[in-house]
Amino acid sequence: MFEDVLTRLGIASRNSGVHSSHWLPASGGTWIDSWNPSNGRVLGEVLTASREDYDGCVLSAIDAQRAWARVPAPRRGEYLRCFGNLLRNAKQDLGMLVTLETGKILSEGTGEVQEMIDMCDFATGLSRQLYGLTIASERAEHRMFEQWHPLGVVGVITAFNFPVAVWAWNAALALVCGNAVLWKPSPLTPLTAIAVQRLIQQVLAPDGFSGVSTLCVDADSEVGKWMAMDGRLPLISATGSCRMGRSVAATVAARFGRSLLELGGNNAAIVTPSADLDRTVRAVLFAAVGTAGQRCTTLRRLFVHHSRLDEVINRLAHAYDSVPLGLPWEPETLLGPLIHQGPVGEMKRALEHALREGGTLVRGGNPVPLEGSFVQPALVKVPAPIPIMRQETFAPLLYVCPYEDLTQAITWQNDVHQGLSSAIFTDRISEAEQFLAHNGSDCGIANVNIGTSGAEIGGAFGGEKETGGGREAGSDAWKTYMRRQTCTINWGQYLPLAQGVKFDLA
Ligand code: UN1
Repeated sequence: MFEDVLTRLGIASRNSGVHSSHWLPASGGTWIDSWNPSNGRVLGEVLTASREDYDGCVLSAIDAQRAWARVPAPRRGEYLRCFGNLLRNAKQDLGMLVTLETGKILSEGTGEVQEMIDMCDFATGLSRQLYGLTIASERAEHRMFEQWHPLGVVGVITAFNFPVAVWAWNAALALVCGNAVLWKPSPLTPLTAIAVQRLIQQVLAPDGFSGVSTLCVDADSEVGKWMAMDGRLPLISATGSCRMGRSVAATVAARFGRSLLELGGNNAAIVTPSADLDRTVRAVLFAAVGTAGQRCTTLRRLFVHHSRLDEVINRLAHAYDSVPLGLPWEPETLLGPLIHQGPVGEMKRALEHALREGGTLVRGGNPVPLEGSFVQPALVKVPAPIPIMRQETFAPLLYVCPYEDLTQAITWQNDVHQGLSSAIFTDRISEAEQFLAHNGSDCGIANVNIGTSGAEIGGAFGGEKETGGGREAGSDAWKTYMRRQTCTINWGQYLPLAQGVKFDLA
């Protein structure tokens, strides 16, 4: 049924998952299957990288990057613009492939491709704005300025839940800054990675720049470990669990590399007495149930002023009852499957914990009689924060908890290990400002009257604490992909020293 989509994207039943300056034929690696989580069927087989294949990718990337860095940045931006146009043409097919491989609904699948297009547009503009500062020198007839150089080969490790957009956040910036990219996608979504690699090669390969975008699919986390240890990769950008990030960060730091981490979130929202509940319930539903709760920005904890608790719970229960669950490519579906049976079990265990710890199940939790990894979204009411709420369960499981005063709610919101996204629903400016103040939300993202998920690419994306501290996509996130050089030029006849130091021979 979806064979045409796969064919148009160049996906066969057996595919090489390794691209250095060309697609590698079957060599030392093993084969893995890509599954459709909606029905458990195999979408295609993929050849993974052996150590030798990986080294080939690194070497071809190093080689290609030297030539790429000599291309003027606005010309590099032009390649991104052309890639963005290819994505525009392929949006429906690639969006469908994202849906087939991840189980996210089609509008989110195509939304992800739109996010890639937005990144290409952003990077194209940025390619003319990679500027440094000129700084007033304390020494006469001196000029001080800073400039930015490419780093070299950037390693990008992505997760299954945003299999292409997060690569684009990194790759668009890294490439426009003059770097090459070595991509290790999630083994759960190798086909989307192959399709994207095929597309970008259409703009790179004709000009001999094939090696600036390389791909290394692995069966688990092996390639990721090689990358973390590899001194030839000055920057590793990794998206995934806190556990994975802790290991990558330590390994990369031990070799004085740079890491950019986008890890877990345990995001909360606060509903104040003045909140507009129509807006609030719509936002909460998308943030908690959208993408089947498998975004790092998913809403997992909701703190509601006690005066509005019953109303919010009733409205949410009604909304949860109406969420159309089904095959993610059907237009009316809003909730598709989880990525596989693993998180189905994790959600079940978290629910059991919650009930033992004093929570009440308002909605969800029953098995779904469908072939794939479907779950009912769950709503759990708790009288006060319970220990399980501090754990990120990557599934549509929302805890709702009453609060007395805003300071208490903000304290509870911040009382988790992660610090990615947060939101407040209020019509009072003083409440919004208290939430946004230095002692308010401690997250990298703080929203007013919108949910925790669904950020635009124009802002810098990322979070604090165990979320890893990285910032990707918009604003000045590009600086992480470059090295800063401070330069001082003495164009005068004398050699004055800074700080008034005298060092003259008598
Ligand atoms: C992720 O889940 O890793 O803000 C990224 C959002 C999306 C990105 C999520 N733009 O929800």
